[in-house]
Amino acid sequence: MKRREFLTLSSVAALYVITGYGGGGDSSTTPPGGGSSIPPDDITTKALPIPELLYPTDREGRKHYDLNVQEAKHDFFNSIETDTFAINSTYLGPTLLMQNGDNVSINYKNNLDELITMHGHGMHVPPSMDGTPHQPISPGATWSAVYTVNQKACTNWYHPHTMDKTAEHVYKGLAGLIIIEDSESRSLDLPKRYGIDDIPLVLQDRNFNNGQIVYNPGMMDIMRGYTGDTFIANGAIEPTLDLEAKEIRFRILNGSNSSVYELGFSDGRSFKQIATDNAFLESPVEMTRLTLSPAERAEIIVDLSNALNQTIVLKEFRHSKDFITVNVSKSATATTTLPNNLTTLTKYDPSTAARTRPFVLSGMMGSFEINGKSMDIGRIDENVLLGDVEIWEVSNEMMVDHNFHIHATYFMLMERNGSAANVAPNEKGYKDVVYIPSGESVKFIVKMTDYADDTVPYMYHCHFLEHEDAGMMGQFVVTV
Ligand SMILES: [Cu+2]
Repeated sequence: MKRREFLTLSSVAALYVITGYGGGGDSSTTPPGGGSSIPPDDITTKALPIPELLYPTDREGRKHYDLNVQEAKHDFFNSIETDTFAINSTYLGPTLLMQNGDNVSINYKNNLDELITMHGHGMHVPPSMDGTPHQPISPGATWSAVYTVNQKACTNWYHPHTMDKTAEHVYKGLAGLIIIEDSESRSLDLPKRYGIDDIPLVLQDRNFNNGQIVYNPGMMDIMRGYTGDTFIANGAIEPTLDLEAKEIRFRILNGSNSSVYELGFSDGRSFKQIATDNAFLESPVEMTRLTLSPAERAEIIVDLSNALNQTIVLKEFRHSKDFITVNVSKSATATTTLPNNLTTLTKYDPSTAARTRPFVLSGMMGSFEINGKSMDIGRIDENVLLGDVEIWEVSNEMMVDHNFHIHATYFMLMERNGSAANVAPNEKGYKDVVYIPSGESVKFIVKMTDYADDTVPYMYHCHFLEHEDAGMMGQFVVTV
């Protein structure tokens, strides 16, 4: 079977050679291997891999997640094994399941030959447990992120945050999801059967060179962000997914380095977004297209109860690619009914804001800056007082797109380009990454609620990883 899968992709590569690449939007012209040496064969495709759901091990009253960061070989293709980095697997890592209030220890063992750091993206934790460049893990060493889970139910993720090397480390395969549950999420009538009607999706794109992942972006790739021509979901190229004819929940992470995805279904059917980066939305938001910039998450519910025996493609419209072919091949073995009220979100009053902080994203070829400064690990850029409500204003003055991510906590969008009316309904939730297209600006409200530490900083940065590594990052401390 694997042999056939590989040759399938090869036949696509052969088509690429004949037709040339770049003119068409048809996914059938994707050059998956990047090489023409692969002979054509049949068209078997792979089923969507579901990352292992990692339950913790209880040791001395703490829940431990033992993760091995390692070199591996992964079967993107059949006759070529692709060299990767991975966590407990051959590409990506397991999904960590946590309950709010859990005392956890995430133990990262670095089996690579190079230094890494591992960051829990979206996790509300002390800065010393954040896994930034200030918590390096040397080859052979283990570093543990030890804390009490202290936030609402959401879908977060973990990935390297290595100084100057985050992009390459993520590109080679280091990333995994974290699912946080709380009493609210457990009681809502939502699809919760992991891998059956609660489907984790890590969406990425990669360039393969003779079946190998090569991270070697040129100057223009760094400028625009490095975008691949081969689209993968959970580490499989354009896989298939057999589902029941019922409400399906997708937990979607844009796990790409620098690609903005505009997602939707091939038949134009609508779906409802139920969660942003850090919490449920208060009510589901109906939509037909979902835009996600790198590191953003969205949970959506799509109702397939009327779609038995239909095939529907989860598509990416900006690059005209297919991510997943969904076969609604099974009758429902359980039903759910999406509630209208999902949660209540805390909204800070802008009139109580202690200050407004401006952040200007700028730069030129090879140099990326925030407020005129490239990242310096020895410099603290901002000092935020614990408990102060603040307004942060972020302007993208460049000709390329960016986004903006803060560690430590979430924020809520107030304005886009100077107007609250420009904030889309599905953005009116807890966010930790916001997309800022070229020439645009956002304003958001934020409050540091815990974990003052005047020596260890958190980060804020563009999450287009090429931009982050090129310096578009700063550091802040939270102090009393
Ligand atoms: Cu950027």
